[in-house]
Amino acid sequence: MRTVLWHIAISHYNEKARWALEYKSVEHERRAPPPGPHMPLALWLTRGRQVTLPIIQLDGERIGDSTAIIAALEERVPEPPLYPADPDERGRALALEDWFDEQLGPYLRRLAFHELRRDPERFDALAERGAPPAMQRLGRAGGVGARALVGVRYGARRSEAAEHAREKVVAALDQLEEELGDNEYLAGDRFSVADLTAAALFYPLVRPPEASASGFIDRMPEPFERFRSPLRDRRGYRWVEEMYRRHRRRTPAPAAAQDESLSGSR
Ligand SMILES: N[C@@H](CCC(=O)N[C@@H](CS)C(=O)NCC(=O)O)C(=O)O
Repeated sequence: MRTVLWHIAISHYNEKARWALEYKSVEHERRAPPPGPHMPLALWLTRGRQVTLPIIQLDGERIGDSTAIIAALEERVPEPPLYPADPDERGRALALEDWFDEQLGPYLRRLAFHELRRDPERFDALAERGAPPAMQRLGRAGGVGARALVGVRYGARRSEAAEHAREKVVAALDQLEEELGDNEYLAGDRFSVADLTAAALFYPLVRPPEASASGFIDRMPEPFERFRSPLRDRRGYRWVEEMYRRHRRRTPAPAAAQDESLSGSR
């Protein structure tokens, strides 16, 4: 049975799963359902266990959640490893994966969508480029629906919530730098799931060219760019760029390459 990834093109948790698949050169097909209907689809795919994407079909099993997806990949495709061999380093890598999943991911998403919702033209442009064709055909109605969805699901409506999110993102950058110290990598002396997770979840802030979704929008709304600008010289920010340059292998397997051109999925 072929490996299939159901994903959302612009989402950073989905970027985490795409990166792991490409890092391990796993041939796969990608399907991108429209935001909104992706929730019942996710529930159906996982028999009610999961409402979010990414979800992978691997050896006939459907697995949701980027962390569980990487664990399953690591088991089936151990090379190149994303888990350090040393048990202490592995423990640290997995703890850091969880930390960035919980302390960075939701807040950067909330902040990005908060600013995008206040700039409907940009939001719609992003929806047009980042959404699957089925969604694009809805035009403005699709944009209005997507704005409502992210407002409710990601708490992106209130300015107080966005202010708190700004603080959390800066705190995550502080934490990244502290965890790195003088080292190149977060756990041990080679790239691991900890580095992949931190870099992927920071992608909407740093927007490295190697992350394909960075290209969906030329420039984020002004308030987001003002927030981002002073962070560009931070060691953590440059480290994310470096992780992408060094490790974001862009060797999509034939089925994955095809995905970009398949109508109805991206
Ligand atoms: N912990 C999950 C988070 C995934 C997640 O939040 N996915 C979002 C897209 S960024 C989603 O599908 N959201 C739909 C929803 O919340 O209804 C993971 O690591 O996979």
